[in-house]
Amino acid sequence: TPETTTLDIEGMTCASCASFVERSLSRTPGVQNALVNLATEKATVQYLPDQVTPAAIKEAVVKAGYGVTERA
Ligand code: 9UX
Repeated sequence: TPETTTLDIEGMTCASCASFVERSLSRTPGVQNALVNLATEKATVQYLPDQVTPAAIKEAVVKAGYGVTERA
Protein backbone atom coordinates (compact mmCIF):
# COMPACT_ATOMS: atom_id res chain seq x y z
CA THR A 1 0.00 0.00 0.00
CA PRO A 2 1.54 3.34 -1.04
CA GLU A 3 2.10 6.10 1.46
CA THR A 4 2.57 9.80 0.84
CA THR A 5 5.05 12.14 2.47
CA THR A 6 5.47 15.87 2.04
CA LEU A 7 8.96 17.35 2.07
CA ASP A 8 10.09 20.94 2.41
CA ILE A 9 12.89 21.53 -0.08
CA GLU A 10 15.51 24.24 0.39
CA GLY A 11 17.75 25.81 -2.23
CA MET A 12 15.64 25.62 -5.39
CA THR A 13 16.08 28.89 -7.22
CA CYS A 14 14.89 28.10 -10.74
CA ALA A 15 12.54 25.74 -12.55
CA SER A 16 15.39 23.43 -13.49
CA CYS A 17 16.18 22.95 -9.80
CA ALA A 18 12.65 21.67 -9.30
CA SER A 19 13.07 19.32 -12.25
CA PHE A 20 16.35 17.99 -10.83
CA VAL A 21 14.75 17.28 -7.48
CA GLU A 22 11.71 15.69 -9.09
CA ARG A 23 13.88 13.41 -11.24
CA SER A 24 16.06 12.43 -8.31
CA LEU A 25 13.01 11.47 -6.31
CA SER A 26 11.36 9.65 -9.20
CA ARG A 27 14.48 7.56 -9.83
CA THR A 28 14.68 6.40 -6.23
CA PRO A 29 13.59 2.76 -6.06
CA GLY A 30 10.29 2.41 -4.23
CA VAL A 31 9.10 5.90 -5.17
CA GLN A 32 5.94 5.69 -7.24
CA ASN A 33 5.34 9.34 -7.94
CA ALA A 34 7.03 12.65 -7.11
CA LEU A 35 5.76 16.16 -7.65
CA VAL A 36 7.83 19.24 -6.81
CA ASN A 37 6.32 22.69 -6.51
CA LEU A 38 8.93 25.42 -6.94
CA ALA A 39 6.71 28.19 -5.62
CA THR A 40 5.77 26.46 -2.38
CA GLU A 41 9.12 24.60 -2.11
CA LYS A 42 7.25 21.41 -1.36
CA ALA A 43 7.64 17.90 -2.71
CA THR A 44 4.83 15.40 -2.54
CA VAL A 45 6.13 11.87 -2.78
CA GLN A 46 4.17 8.66 -3.07
CA TYR A 47 6.21 5.60 -2.08
CA LEU A 48 6.02 1.96 -1.09
CA PRO A 49 7.03 1.74 2.59
CA ASP A 50 8.22 -1.87 2.25
CA GLN A 51 10.70 -0.76 -0.44
CA VAL A 52 11.98 2.64 0.66
CA THR A 53 12.03 4.75 3.83
CA PRO A 54 11.41 8.49 4.14
CA ALA A 55 15.05 8.78 5.26
CA ALA A 56 16.25 7.24 2.00
CA ILE A 57 13.92 9.53 0.05
CA LYS A 58 15.39 12.57 1.80
CA GLU A 59 18.89 11.26 1.06
CA ALA A 60 18.10 11.42 -2.66
CA VAL A 61 17.33 15.12 -2.33
CA VAL A 62 20.52 15.80 -0.37
CA LYS A 63 22.58 13.92 -2.97
CA ALA A 64 21.01 16.11 -5.64
CA GLY A 65 22.39 19.09 -3.75
CA TYR A 66 19.36 20.51 -1.97
CA GLY A 67 18.19 20.82 1.60
CA VAL A 68 15.21 18.86 2.83
CA THR A 69 13.06 18.39 5.90
CA GLU A 70 10.09 16.13 6.31
CA ARG A 71 6.81 17.77 7.17
CA ALA A 72 4.98 16.74 10.29
MO1 9UX B 1 18.78 26.91 -12.22
MO2 9UX B 1 19.08 25.24 -9.92
O1 9UX B 1 19.97 27.79 -13.46
O2 9UX B 1 20.43 24.09 -9.18
S1 9UX B 1 19.13 24.65 -12.05
S2 9UX B 1 19.50 27.50 -10.16
